[in-house]
Amino acid sequence: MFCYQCQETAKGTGCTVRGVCGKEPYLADQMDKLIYAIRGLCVLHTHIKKSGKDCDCNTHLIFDGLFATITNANFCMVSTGEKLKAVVKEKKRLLQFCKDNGINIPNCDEVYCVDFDHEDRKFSVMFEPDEEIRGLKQLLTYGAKGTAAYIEHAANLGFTDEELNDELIAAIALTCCHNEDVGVLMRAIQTMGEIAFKAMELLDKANTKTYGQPEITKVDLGVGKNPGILVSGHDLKDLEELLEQTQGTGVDVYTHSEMLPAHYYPFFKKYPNFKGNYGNAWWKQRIEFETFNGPILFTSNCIVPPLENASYKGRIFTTNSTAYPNTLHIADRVDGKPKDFSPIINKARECEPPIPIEKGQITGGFAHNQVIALADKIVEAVKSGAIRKFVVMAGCDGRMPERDYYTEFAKGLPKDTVILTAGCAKYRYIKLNLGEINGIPRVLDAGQCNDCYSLVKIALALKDAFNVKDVNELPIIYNIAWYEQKAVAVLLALLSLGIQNLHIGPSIPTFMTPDMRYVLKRKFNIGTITTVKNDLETMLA
Ligand code: SF4
Ligand code: SF3
Repeated sequence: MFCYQCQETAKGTGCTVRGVCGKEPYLADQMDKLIYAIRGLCVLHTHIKKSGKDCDCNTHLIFDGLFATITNANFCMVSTGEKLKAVVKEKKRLLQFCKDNGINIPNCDEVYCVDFDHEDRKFSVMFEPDEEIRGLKQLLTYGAKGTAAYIEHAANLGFTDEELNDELIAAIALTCCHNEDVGVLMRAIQTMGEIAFKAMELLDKANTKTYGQPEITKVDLGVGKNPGILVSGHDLKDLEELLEQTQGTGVDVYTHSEMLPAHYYPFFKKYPNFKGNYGNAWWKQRIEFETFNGPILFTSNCIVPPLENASYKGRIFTTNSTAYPNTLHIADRVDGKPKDFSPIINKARECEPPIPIEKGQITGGFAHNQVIALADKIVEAVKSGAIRKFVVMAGCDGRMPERDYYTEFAKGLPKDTVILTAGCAKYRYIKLNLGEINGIPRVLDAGQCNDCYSLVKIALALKDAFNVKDVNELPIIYNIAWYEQKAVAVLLALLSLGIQNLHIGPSIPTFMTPDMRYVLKRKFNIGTITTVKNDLETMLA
């Protein structure tokens, strides 16, 4: 196996024996095959469209396959095998369609390969001999994976944009072996950033049109007396249906990790059994799921494989593109009917209530609409000197000890700075009680990682309020933590908007070659983190 798609990749070079995330080598190889097959399908879809013919390709297979190969989403060989089979079947169908209709398609192996029942180096990331081309294609692929996940969440709420889907599919088609052109790949990466931004915008529209605009909300960290279900991941539609189905059952529902921001939406406040948030970022689940006592539903990444003797092993459920071996998977909606969450509810009834691990509340809900409503107050605070700088500290959390940097950095920030956050990175500082400035909390949480869209909207609103020509002239610094491929999508989106002086950490992605880093440094002044002391001095200068 070879995988270097996430920040925790082994030795900072690549996982080759087993994933640090727990991905087994045979699953990694199967996922490589799935991506290989998806590339071919993307070429076929793109060329059929280009020919002017209608293409009835089942594009869900593409988005679902990309989503399932995101770090910590799917650990199941059976589910991955089924996805591969379905993509290959669709590829065969479209190949025949092209043949029947005289549509010319590039002569590349990804398109014609329909036999995956063997081991072949050609499926591996490392098969591409040129380091530069490999890095560019992988960056494009990882950006596409994160974007596909956002597109899926929006689609689950009934919001799709066919043009956007086609743009994403066309960009993936460029990662096939027939394209070895650095210039084309560089431009495709810029386009991928634009696509990622549009996908976040679409998801924001889906979430806010369905559930209302997020508002300032205090979220409880304690527990109630009833058995509970813990909902993890990013998918709000699953949460809605689960809440509906738990009414009157005596079972409470709690959020975990990236699901916390669901509390900020007005819609969910009507459910009396929608309790608080339990636990922290994804990587603490081996400890926190033990004491939760009830079932846990994963609606997306991040799953940490439970230890052999974990008490919660039989309490894990997956849905959407997530899957785990020997774990019940809640099937997709059929004909628009809600999913059937009764197995989880029945399981919860057999369980003890959660054991409290924290108490008190945290405050969030500072998405674009809410912050823009506070704009006068914020502009006033900046003009009076009460707020010196905004510090965007969004992205992912991770288990590596060097991430303590982010807690220390937040603690070390002067009292006249405000942190803008989104994503599970927030758990490093949202509970620190950093105080307020003129009634404005010093940590403003916009929501999930996709709500980095809100942070961009806020920056654009501030640009207007301060009447500056360029967002880079604003008193905003960016210190972003990445872990998996959704963060790659967010990063590409920020770059496509021309945002400069980003600091990404705790390390620069391994798949970025020295040449790519040089270009990013020259064009966007991207840097990485050093020490808290040094970074506080240089970033605030
Ligand atoms: Fe390694 Fe990350 Fe790939 Fe898992 S996802 S195999 S940890 S690089
Ligand atoms: Fe976190 Fe997995 Fe990326 Fe949506 S839940 S941000 S890491």
